[in-house]
Amino acid sequence: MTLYFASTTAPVNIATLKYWGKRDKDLNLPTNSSISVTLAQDDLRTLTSVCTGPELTDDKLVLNGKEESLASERTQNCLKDLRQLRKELENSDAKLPKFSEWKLTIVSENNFPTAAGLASSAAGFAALVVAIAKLYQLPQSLSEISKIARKGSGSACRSLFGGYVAWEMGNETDGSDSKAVEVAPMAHWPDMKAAILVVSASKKDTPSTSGMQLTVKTSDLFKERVRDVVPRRFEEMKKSIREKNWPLFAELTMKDSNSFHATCLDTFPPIFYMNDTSKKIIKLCHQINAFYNETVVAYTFDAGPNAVLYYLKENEHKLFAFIYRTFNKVSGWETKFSSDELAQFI
Ligand code: 2P0
Repeated sequence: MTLYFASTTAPVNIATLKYWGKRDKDLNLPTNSSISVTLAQDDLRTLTSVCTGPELTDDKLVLNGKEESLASERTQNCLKDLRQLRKELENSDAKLPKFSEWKLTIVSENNFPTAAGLASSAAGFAALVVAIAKLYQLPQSLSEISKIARKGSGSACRSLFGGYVAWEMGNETDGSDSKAVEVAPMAHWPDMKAAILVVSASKKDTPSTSGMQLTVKTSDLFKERVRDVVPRRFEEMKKSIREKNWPLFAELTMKDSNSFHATCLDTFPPIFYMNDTSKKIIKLCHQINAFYNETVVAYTFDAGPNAVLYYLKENEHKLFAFIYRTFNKVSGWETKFSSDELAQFI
């Protein structure tokens, strides 16, 4: 049997300026632009391998060792677009094998819990689309390919790039330019670090897709967020990244997480993604920053209770002294603070 293979990994990205709301459900066009930080390749990621050959009889997906359906409209849209681009390539060069007419086998594996608000769909669709684009040897730029990943899951378009990424909402007419672009590579700000506090690894109650549409339909707060708050923050946050302005980046990140969760609460009926532990983490972060009288840590929460903390490498010990003490998880962490100093924050 003749088979052709390609593999890729796509990391999870965590939004610091949140995408929440679609203006076109079929094309996954967002109601606002967003910004994210992509985690390192060897942290949370999806590994996807694809193969094609003339003798394969069906498209097939194996996710985390289990065969899953490829029937969803989103997946079918991605496959259709990728096959179309490959077909254009084959039409321009008759010697190319007819990949566009053959079936695909896709094997995908996450190294973290699926659908627990850790952006698994982002890494999943990004890896799927990039692996097939690689197999098909498509000449399009990553930004162009990101438009296809976007149709799989909005936030997936941002996982095609490492580092700091903007997803531009695109024009109001047809959104044909709604794509991901790099704001700065990871190496631009090597001191920036992220930590994930896994509060719960179970599946989220309200899936993002239905949750955000209910917000669009019912929240008054959301209208203000989309009209004024996010467009302003989009420019400010890009500038803070380019200028490595940590206090500003941190403040915008925390405020936007709070604004997103406020619109969830303003949805009717309300959506709760954070739980009491999440709220305890928020309080602790503000206490840590107040204690040092500087911005040591910034938090952000997606559509789930897990916290993502951003901090500068030089402040790692300042942050984790408090985190470990508060959550009693790890003993033996070196800290220059006495128990009394730490105790006042618990
Ligand atoms: C984000 N989230 O910007 C926001 C913040 C969750 C909270 O993107 O319907 O899984 O597949 O486009 O991308 C989650 O939404 O939704 C998300 P679909 P997606 O990361």
